[in-house]
Amino acid sequence: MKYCNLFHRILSIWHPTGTAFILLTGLALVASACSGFQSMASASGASKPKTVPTTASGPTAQPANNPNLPAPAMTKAYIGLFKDNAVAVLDTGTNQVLTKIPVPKGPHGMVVSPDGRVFVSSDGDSLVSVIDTKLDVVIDTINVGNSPHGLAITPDANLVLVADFGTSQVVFIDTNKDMVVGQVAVPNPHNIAISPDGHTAYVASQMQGSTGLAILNIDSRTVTGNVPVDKTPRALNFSPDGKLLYFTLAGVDAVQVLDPATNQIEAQIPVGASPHHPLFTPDGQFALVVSQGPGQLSILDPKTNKVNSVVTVGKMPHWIATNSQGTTAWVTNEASNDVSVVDLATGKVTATIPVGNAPRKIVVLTQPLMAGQSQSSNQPGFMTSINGMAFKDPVITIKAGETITWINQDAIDHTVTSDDGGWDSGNIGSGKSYSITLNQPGQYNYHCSIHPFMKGSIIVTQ
Ligand SMILES: [Cu+2]
Repeated sequence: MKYCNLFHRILSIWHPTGTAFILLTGLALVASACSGFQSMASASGASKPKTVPTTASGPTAQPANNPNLPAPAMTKAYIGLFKDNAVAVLDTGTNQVLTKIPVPKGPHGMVVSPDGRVFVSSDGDSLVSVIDTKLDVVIDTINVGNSPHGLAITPDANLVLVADFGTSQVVFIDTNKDMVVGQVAVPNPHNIAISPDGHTAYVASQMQGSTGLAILNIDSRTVTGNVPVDKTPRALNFSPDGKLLYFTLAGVDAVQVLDPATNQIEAQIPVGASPHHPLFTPDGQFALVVSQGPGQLSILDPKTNKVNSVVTVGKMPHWIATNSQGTTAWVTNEASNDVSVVDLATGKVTATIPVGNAPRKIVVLTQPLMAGQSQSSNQPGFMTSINGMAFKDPVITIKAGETITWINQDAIDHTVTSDDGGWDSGNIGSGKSYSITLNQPGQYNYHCSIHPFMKGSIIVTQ
């Protein structure tokens, strides 16, 4: 045999700060086990493809400076100030408001695209403004029709869906052209949740007398169903695996838990009065919801549908954003004109930041590394990415001994996990990467353990 039958793996994490380069390697253990495997394979005379279980050696940190890495990215949050007709830009490192960007009357819905554009609807107008977050200026406005409310962006970031309350339509914006490319009739749509696979949207439809969740097929741009509810639906979100939809209803002091497979409400989780925005952490471990009455953020366990803990925030909390690791939450407090920063591990408010009048929506921007920037391995191999909730190259073919590196270009964590337990990357944060070297010819199937619908395979040739 010309090569060791054990594959070895190298897991590398490049920090976007550019100061730390950590190489975790199981090479030492592999080397000591190699001879045994070689003789086994020689004896059988066959090089049968085989996935070797992960060698659980202790990671060895090897910090090194790499001048090729990019400068540290500033993390910023964008906050719609409903009564200032502006978007505040918050440096989440220093907790300082850097600037306020004027937008048309009534900034309402907000989303951020992975390329760093923030889309803001103005419900006192008919426009969606596009903010360039490098310059922090409005670079485009899109006319979508009278009184746009909530926005949602597809996982591949190609479409922004607009709940156009005034015209009773969901409007589709092509984000490559910043143009309206379609619309679907939904009575008084307010907020929208898009399934993690990007094919389905649930829309809170607030038309009195016919309140419900309209179900849209995003690909065909048609309404495919409706979940009637007897109170006015407010805000809604999917769990990262797509198996749960949490939503809130005006006048019901509990989070509604819907199974999107059956469209049945499976549970109601009692929380403080007037619950508004529900949001899952990116790894799906927790769900968060704000209660406007008592000014609380409840941290829920989606496995048990129980409240883990309750954090007191400001007055009339409205919306929530988290960082990609799901360790910090930012909560806008509409009636106290500030943002609460919550450490989700300790359940403590670590800062309260005055931001302007009537903060409602918030998005947090973390800038992932671009593909070429993190090439620092010397091994020949295959660079690919995880982007838009998908493995960019669903089938990768390499020669035995080559290295594959996945860069996570999404704002949230993913994993690269072997289907049969051969390896598991653990959570790969936004902008981080993971590499494996496969020495054994054969086919290897893998998936993301957070989003099991994300699948890929590797073919290793001689
Ligand atoms: Cu994933």
